[in-house]
Amino acid sequence: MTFISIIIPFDTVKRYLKDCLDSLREQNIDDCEIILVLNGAGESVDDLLKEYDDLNIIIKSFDSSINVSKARNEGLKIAEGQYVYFIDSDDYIYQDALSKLIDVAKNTNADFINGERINTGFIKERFAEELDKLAEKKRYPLLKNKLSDDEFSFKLLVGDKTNDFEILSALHCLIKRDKIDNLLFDESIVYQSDYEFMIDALNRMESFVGVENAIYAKRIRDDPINLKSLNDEMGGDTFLIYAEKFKEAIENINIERLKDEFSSKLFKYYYSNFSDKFYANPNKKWRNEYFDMLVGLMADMDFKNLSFYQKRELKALKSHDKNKLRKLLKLRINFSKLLEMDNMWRIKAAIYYKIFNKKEINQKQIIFCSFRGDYYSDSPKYLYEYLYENYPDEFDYVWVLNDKNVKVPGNPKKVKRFSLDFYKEVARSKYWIINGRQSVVLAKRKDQIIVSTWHGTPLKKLGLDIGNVHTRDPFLKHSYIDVSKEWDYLISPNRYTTDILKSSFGYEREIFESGYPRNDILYNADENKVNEIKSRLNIPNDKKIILYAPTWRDDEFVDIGSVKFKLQLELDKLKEALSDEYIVLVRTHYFISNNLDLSGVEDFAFDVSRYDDIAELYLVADILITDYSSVFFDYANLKRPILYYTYDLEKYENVLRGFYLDIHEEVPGPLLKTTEEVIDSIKNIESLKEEYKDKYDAFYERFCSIEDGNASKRIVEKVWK
Ligand code: C2G
Repeated sequence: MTFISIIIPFDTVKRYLKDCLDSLREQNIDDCEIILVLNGAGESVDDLLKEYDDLNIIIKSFDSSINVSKARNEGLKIAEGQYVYFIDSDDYIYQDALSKLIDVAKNTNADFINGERINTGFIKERFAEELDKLAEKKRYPLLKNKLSDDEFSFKLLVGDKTNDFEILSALHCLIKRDKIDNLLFDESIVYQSDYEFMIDALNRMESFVGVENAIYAKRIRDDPINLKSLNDEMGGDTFLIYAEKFKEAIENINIERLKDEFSSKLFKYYYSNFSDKFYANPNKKWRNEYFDMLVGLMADMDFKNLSFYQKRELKALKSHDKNKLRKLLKLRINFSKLLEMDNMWRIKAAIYYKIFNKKEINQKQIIFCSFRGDYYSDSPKYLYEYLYENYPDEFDYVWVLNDKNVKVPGNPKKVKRFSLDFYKEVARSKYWIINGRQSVVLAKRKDQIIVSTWHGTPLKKLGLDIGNVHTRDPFLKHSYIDVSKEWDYLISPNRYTTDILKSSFGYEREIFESGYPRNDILYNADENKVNEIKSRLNIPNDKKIILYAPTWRDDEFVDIGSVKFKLQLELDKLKEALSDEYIVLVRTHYFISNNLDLSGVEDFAFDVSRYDDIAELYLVADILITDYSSVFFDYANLKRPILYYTYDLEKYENVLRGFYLDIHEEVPGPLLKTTEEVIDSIKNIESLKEEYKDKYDAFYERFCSIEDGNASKRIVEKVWK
């Protein structure tokens, strides 16, 4: 007989379903059936399911649109297992969590067996990192300690996260089938129908076992615009919805211990999440309507297990004494703020909001920042130089530069990123000119204007267009939306980029196709300029120059913000084959932290990773070697040869990012997999130029034809009329 029936309702997001099915496969359960219920209005998964022939999947599909309650019911109706188990198609099981629950079911024959649920934005591959982070904060795992089997089961069921108000979910528990005969989800309820079902089901159970270290990952979807979850869609006031559900649960559950668990969750929620809002939120509803609701819910709560301080707050709450409560909260909240303030960063941010942001804005001031203040470069540099040359006295100029020794014409004020001065200047600048995502700690003031230049024609998918997010920040996509909402001007070098900026940022306002200021120099520089750059670089001047400028890889992080990188191009071989005629400039991406080891090739390869402006490097380079970096779109303005050293093409293209272009067909140079092929191409560079001429012309027409050396001028005229 089938031991367990796993019920999965599916509507959308195939790549999430893949994680889900992979995780089920890893459980190695032999006596199970997986009932996949497909919503008629959802995404098609036929092709994906071909990869899961080895799993016993029963498909139940509908022609029309059905809700989750209906889908689960359809699963329940045909389920033959002794136990049923619900998993959502966007969630997944960590390691062998489900098979742990099954082992316990087999050993104990309990009616109800459950494990821990953890909310996460991480894809399956990276979830272990989430657990490490939670462990650091002592938030994982929930431990059984001295609790009995059923007490622990209730604790896992209700959860101890204090920022969410949800308490009952049908996910990640084994429920004995014959105990819930005839019990179905209420199909008239679209959101949160778990409550009614679970209360009824739990009331029928007699034995409960909670299992330690059996984790279920409840996915927080990574794209709130295109892939809304039911909770995202629910809309309305989540507090009120959950308060209502809480009430229902407390009233209807017959299990005393579980009632206690609800109360304790309620108090924890109040203590760490609600009290702040009651105390400081400008929205009055937290002090009135919501307060009354919460007090109503806590009416029967007793004082056991509370600290001295908590008891005083509960007393004030129960007696509806808002003044007393405010006094207690003032003490507690300010005291805990003080404890947190060990960190200069917080203090500065607080000063920014409380002091600098209240001072008058300087209508003439412009602040510039390129690549997080690490370089004097990119479009902000060229916009600055154009403005300074034409309007030296009309504006007050400020540059964000972490190295204040960098030479900048006109000697503007320089501030280090996140220094006190930085916050001060950001707060009072009328204009910000930036080339990336501004830091989330900086909220734009109403009258400020942000000119965003972005930093390259994209090849690699960006923001909302990325499939699975492999970086350290699972909420990367949210950040694209949040930052771009604040931009007043967004510029683009070509129509292709304009379209991508729209989709990847969810950007709906005007995008100005001006060309890139950073490419102006590629049209305006003369021979003298080129020689000046060469002498500044301090490299041999009797050789031709190859620039090697690869990009970074999402999965090679060592720490937030820095990427480990191993140079894959074998420079020693290059040197042996080419050093009579060439030298190589090696330029790593600005995310990459480690220093290059160029020993053995010192007189042939030069590390120019810290050289400010890559555009100047383009000017001196006779050949560019890159991979998936946007640098080739800019370099193509010079119409010089480009080679692609794409040793990890399959992985980059299919796993990490995906591309907007068909890189195999549309780029103006060869894709090379080995150092030998690179050498060969360089030796035959003249015939390669011939071979790629038509492709190159078409490429130039599509990506570079707006550029003419006047992009800065066009933007300045647009922004300052
Ligand atoms: N860059 C550089 N040196 C490198 C690589 C990049 O100076 N070795 C600079 C170039 O100006 C390039 C920009 O950083 O155009 C962006 O680099 P990308 O490699 O394209 O990567 P990323 O920072 O992820 O930018 O839409 C733009 C890109 O798609 C995203």
